Parts: sequence; structure tokens; C-alpha cells
Amino acid sequence: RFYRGESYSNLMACMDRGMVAEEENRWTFEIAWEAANKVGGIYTVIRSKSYVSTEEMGDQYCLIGPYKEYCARTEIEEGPLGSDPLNEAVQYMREKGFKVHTGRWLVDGNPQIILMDIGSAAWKLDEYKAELWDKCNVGVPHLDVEANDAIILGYMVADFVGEFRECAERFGEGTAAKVVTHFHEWQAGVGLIVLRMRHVNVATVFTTHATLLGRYLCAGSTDFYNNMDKFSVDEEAGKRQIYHRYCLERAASHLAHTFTTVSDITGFEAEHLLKRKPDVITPNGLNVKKFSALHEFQNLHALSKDKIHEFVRGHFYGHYDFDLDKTLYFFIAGRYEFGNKGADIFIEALARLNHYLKSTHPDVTVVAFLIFPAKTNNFNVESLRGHAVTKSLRDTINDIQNKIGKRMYEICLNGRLPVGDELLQKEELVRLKRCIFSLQRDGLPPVTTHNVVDDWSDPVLNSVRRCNLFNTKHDRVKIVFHPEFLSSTNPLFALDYEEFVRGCHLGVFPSYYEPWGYTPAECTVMGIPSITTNLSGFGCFMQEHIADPMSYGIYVVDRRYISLEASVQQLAHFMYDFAKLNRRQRIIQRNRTERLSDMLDWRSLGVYYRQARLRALKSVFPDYNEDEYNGIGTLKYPRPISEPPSPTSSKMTTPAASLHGSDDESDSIDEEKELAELQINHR
Ligand code: G6P
Ligand code: 1S3
Repeated sequence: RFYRGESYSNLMACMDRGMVAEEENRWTFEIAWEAANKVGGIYTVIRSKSYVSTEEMGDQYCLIGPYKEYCARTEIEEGPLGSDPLNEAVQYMREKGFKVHTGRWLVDGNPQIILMDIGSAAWKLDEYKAELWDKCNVGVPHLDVEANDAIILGYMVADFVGEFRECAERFGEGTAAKVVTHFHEWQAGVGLIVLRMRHVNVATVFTTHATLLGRYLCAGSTDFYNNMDKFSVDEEAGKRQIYHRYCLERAASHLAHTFTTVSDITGFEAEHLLKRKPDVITPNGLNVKKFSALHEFQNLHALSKDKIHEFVRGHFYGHYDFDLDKTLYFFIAGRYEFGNKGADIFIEALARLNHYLKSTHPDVTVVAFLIFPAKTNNFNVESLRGHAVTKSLRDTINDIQNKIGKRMYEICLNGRLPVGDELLQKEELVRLKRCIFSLQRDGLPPVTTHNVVDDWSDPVLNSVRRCNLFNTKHDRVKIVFHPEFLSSTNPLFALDYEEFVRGCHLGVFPSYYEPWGYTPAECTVMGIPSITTNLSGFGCFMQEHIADPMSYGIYVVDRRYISLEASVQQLAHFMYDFAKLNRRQRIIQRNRTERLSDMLDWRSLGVYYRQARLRALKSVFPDYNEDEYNGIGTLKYPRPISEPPSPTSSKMTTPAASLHGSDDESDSIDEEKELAELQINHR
């Protein structure tokens, strides 16, 4: 039994990897286009949740998705599944001529996975479409390959689940098979529609991570949130040629026994655009890994920051006249949806920050990274050159250092001290001078690291041009647009995304359309403060659970109730206030931010998925008698004890910085008392 307020991990301890589910002949399938197929945020949801899902259900839990050879080859260990009913149903599919891959996903929890080869059932597409038209009146145009694939996957899933249910009944020895199928997003939704069309006796859950229409409407110049109840949804979908997709999405959400969205704000959107209110909100969590040493994440910040410093030295060579000790790294990253992700107001606010810093704090420099994958023709020569010349200087210095060492050793062995050019010889000085000359440059450090295709129409570059942020020596805000996701094989950064985030000071995600928003959540669990908005699921969730999010390093920009200009001003001020913090204050703030990670852990948030499944099960098996529980209740993170009510004056109360900003301040900060005060109250 799971009682309100009890922690998820307690529950898990009782469950012993699926023993209860096995006794009850209870099964869960989670179906998503992004299962072991990295496309976007849903992949992160499924992957990070695997650990708690298998902890709860063991081999009674199984994922289903499309077979994408490129991902599957590296992420899946193929082999038979862990139980007879599953293997029999797979065999049935294979006998029908479909190619089905089975095995385990190589992620935490090691869940079972079934991947359907879409191509192997493509010959049935016309038959499937005809049935969809006859029974649901949804016609899908021939040329929409994505929708065609969604239909094939949906039918394969429905065939499999139908057969599996029969097998599970047979193997259940009198215990009825209780099967829950949880579908994510419209691309997986066809499976749910077909199961309901065929009256297969399984419970169904549908989760939307973003509505199709919402994403399209926001990407235009629509005042989305103020007109939500006024859109003529069919007409708007038709105008954008997504009517058939919209119909599939809407049908899946209405046919599901339980309908969920990832946040309240997306629930509000679904209510108006899909015409169904969610039954349960299923916020996204992360698989949080705790370090044994409390300050380990602080050390990692310093290590990764050093690597970013190295990039900056190379990128800004010839203009490297700022103090890296007083340089802050801000970043924005994500799918390249310029307006939806808030890159537009970020750049505008950076221009203002540049002005504020120039006039009041000219010793502080902010380097703002924009990481959005765009079409490019590889790295540009200027960026590569910068790293080549700094590398050559470093190599030369290392070589000279070595030689000096050897000479010094020989001379000292002779019983005297080296003098004059016995230490640094003339030809070595010449080598150094040559390196320094090659560090000169005519132009300015580039705004982008790559050659962007159609750079005249690129939205980031155009905004940077309009705002005059050209990386001149006088600018206190420097821009680096990296139009590609980061990886450790990157010749400029050699950092993967996680390391990069750890090395930065502030993530800035002022999204306009963001059903959840993993980027600020990821920052939080790494102890990196971030800016989010009250239009993002994450931002609203934090506002709901934390008395004063700002004092925990979560800055929420209002993009809902004030004008665009006022939002830009607020964002600029948040960044400016942050830039004014001293090192000690930043360290304290990072400690506080990191404390929030427990609330974003799937061990806390997984209960909502369980709640959704249980609700669906009860619709199909009204006698199923597990207590429904109410999730985590309202967590309340109070204002940290040292924090006075006003956010601005609060900075005065944090302990004063030492004059030299000592490097090991984090060790001397006694926050244990504060930590003890920070209580999570379950209401
Ligand atoms: C961490 C490290 C400290 C370092 C600090 C720099 O806390 O443990 O040794 O001084 O980061 O912080 P900053 O905000 O200046 O990057
Ligand atoms: C969606 O992915 P996106 O970046 O297109 O789903 C994510 C996972 O639920 C969510 O975090 C994000 O806000 C949505 O927009």
C-alpha cells in the first residue's frame, strides 16, 4: 500500500522488482517513437525513467518503439525477453512476417524493449489506412511519411498487445491479465486508437508532451496564451496542413482511459486545443546521481570551467584582454526554435546587459553561448585558427619550460645558480615573439564557430547584428553561437554537454513555448542556477513548490502577465543581478540550487506515472483494489533560512566575499545549519 506523503523509495523497497506485479499478472508497456531512438525530450523522459520503472515492475515492464538501426546498434543488447507470454507474442508477430527486434536497453535499469521494423509491415499501409478511414474517418495523405510510419507502428503495436493479452491470460493460471499500455505523443497514439477500435481489454494511458497545434501556433506571431479559448482548432490545423495529425492526436487523447500532460500549462493548452482536460499531470523527472562528497559538484564546476576557459583563450585570441577570473559563462541550448525557446529575448536582453556592465562593472565579462543545431558547412577557419595559434603557443612554452628545467638542473648540480640568458635563451625568446605575433588578428573574434548556411537569414545571427553584439574589445558581453550540439570529440570544446553545463555559471532558457523544459532541470540537478519562465512547465512547477525560487538560483521570468518589453527588462535585470554576485555568493547559490535535485528525481516524480496507470486500470478492472494515492502532495521548499524576504537585499546578507575571492571558499561555508532548516513538508 502506498499512502499519501510516503516516499516513492519506501514503496519501491516493498515491491522487490516486480514481485507484486507478477503475482497480480499485471503488465506495463510504454510505447514511444523515441524509445531507444534519440530525437528530443521524450527520449530523455523514457530513458531517465527506466531505472524506477524496472525497480517497480521488473520484467513485467517493457518498452516498445520503432527499430532505428543506427541507434539500436549502439543502445540495445538483442536477445529473448524475460517471460514466456512476451516471447510467444513476439513469435506470433514474426510468424505474421513482421520483423521484430527484442532485447534490453543498455541504460540504468536495463529494461526490456521491443523494436518494430516499420519497413517489414509497410506493405500493409493501404489496408491500415483504409481501416482508419472507415472506422474513424481519419484520412492520411500519401506524402506524409512521418504519419504513415506512425500508422504502421501503431498497427504493429496493437497486433502485438492484442496477442500478448491472450498469452498472458493463458499463462496467468486463472488470474486475469491486467495490461496497461502507456502511449507517448501523437506518433505513438495510433496504437491506442486501434486497441480501442478493436475493443482489446487493456488499460490505456496517453501522455502529450506538447500539442501539435500549440507548437505551430506559438512558432508564428500569435498571441497564444491570451487567445487559447478562441482558436478555431480544425481550421488552424487545416491551414498548417496538419489536420490529419491533429485528428490522430485528438482521437488518442479522447480514447485513452487516462489522459496526462507533462505540466499544468500544457494541461491548459490541451483542454482548449485537444478539448480534453488531463486526468493526471505527469511532470518529467531525472535519474539523479548523488556524489558521496557534498562538494563534488562544486569541484566539477571548477574543472569544467577550466576547459571552457581554454576555449575562450583560443576563440578570443588577439582580443583576450579580459580577466577570466571575472568572466561568467551564460548559455542557452536546445532545439532550434528561435522564438519558442526564447533566443529572441535572450539576445535582446544581452544587449542591455552589455550596456549595464559597460557603464557600471567594466571589469566583469559575460560570454554568452548559444547552442542550437543549425545547417552549417563545418567549423569556420577563424575559429580553428584561434585554437591552432594558442595551441602552438602552449606547446612552445611547454618545450621551453622543459629545456629551462634541464639547464637549471645541470647548473645547480655544479653548485651554483643560473644567471642571465642561461635560463631563457635568445633563440627561445625569438620563438616566443613569433608566437605572440601570430596571435595578432585584423578582424573581430567571430560570433559563430561554424559557417552557417544562409547566414543572412539565420535568426540568431540577424538578432546579433541588429543588437550590435560584435565582440569588440569594449563589449562586456561576448557572443559565441555554436550551431551544433556539443560532444567530447568536438575539436574546439572537447566537452560533452554535461561537462559544458557544469562549467557554466548560468543557464538562460526564457522559453515562450515549453511544455516542460529539461534544460533548466538538468542545470538544477548539477547545481547550476538557471533562468526559466512562467510559460514553461518546469518554471511553473518550481513556483508551485518553492517559496522563493530565486533564492535557490531559479529565476522565473514573467512572460505571461506582462508585456514583451517588460519581460525583456526583467530578464536583463536577472542577468545583471547575477553578474554582480561575487564568487562566494555564487558558490552558496550553487549549493542551494543543487539541494533541489531530490524533488526532480524520478524517485519522487515517478508516482504520477503510477497514479495514471492505476487510474486507467481501475477503469477497465473496477474491482482492482490497490489504493489510489495522491502523488507527492505539495512539496514546500521554504525560503532558505539566511534569506530575508526581499530578493535584492538578500544578497547583502550572504557572507561577505574575501577580498581575493579565495578558491577554497566552498569548503569553509558552513551551510549545514541551513540544510537542516530546509524541510520538505508534505501537505
Ligand atoms: C567551485 C570550486 C571552487 C571555485 C569556485 C569558482 O566552488 O570548488 O574552488 O573557486 O567553484 O566559482 P565561480 O562561480 O567563480 O566559477
Ligand atoms: C517536448 O520536447 P520539446 O523540446 O520539443 O517534450 C519534452 C519532454 O516532455 C519537454 O521537456 C519539452 O518541453 C517539449 O518540447
